[in-house]
Amino acid sequence: MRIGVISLFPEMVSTIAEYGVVGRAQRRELIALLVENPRDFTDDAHRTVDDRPYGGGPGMVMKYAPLAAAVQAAREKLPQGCPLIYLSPQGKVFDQAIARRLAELPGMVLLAGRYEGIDERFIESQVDEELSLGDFVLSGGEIAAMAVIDAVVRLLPGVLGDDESAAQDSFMEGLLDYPHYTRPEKVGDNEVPKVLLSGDHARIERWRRKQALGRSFLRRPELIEKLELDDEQQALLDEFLKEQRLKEHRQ
Ligand code: 4GO
Repeated sequence: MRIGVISLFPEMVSTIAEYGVVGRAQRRELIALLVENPRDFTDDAHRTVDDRPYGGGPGMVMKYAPLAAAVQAAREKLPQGCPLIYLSPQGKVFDQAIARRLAELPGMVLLAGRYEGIDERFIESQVDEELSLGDFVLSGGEIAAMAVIDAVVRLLPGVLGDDESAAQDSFMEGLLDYPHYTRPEKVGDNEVPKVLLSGDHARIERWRRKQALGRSFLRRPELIEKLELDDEQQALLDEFLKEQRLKEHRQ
């Protein structure tokens, strides 16, 4: 996959993308990252990328022309028809299903805004999709763009090794992850759940499915409502809640 990013801070993007799974995917040429700076597409002496908002008010707005030229430069290095995605709180909330859809594409361009955002006419005429990480405001779109890139790249074939596999991730089944433990067996009074030391893989898998269901029900009930549990999942959840009530009773 070829990924374009439009940013006034290109080194912020390229530096973050050197690390971890995304960095390894670049070095193995499973992805290519092409970063364009709108400031390189200005024609005035001050290399102006922003201007005052029509109608007044605080802050500045990113100008149409440098953005259009930067996006065009990125598109020239990408396959035809790649969507231009703008990150902003006004976008559709990004989730694992969107990550899976984007991971099918040969490429995409992510636009990271700064200041108060970009000229609305650029969104209307050039942006294919507006995405948000959630109901909060960032001072720039770069970190949101990097989150989308990370979520998408780790789904690409060959990016994760067998032991890192994305197949068992949180959300791949529409549920939160089960809890994880490693050595030592005891931290103060807190012991690792005994079933995880049993070596009985069928019981361990069942316990993990039960925990994933129980935690999702307690922390994110809307995930459970979306799923429509089958009889086995409902039985596991009932068992989790019964054990939960026993625990509460003991405290
Ligand atoms: C994205 C971008 C929040 C998000 C942003 C988000 N804030 N919730 N800020 O995904 C335009 C200028 C948007 C700053 C950018």
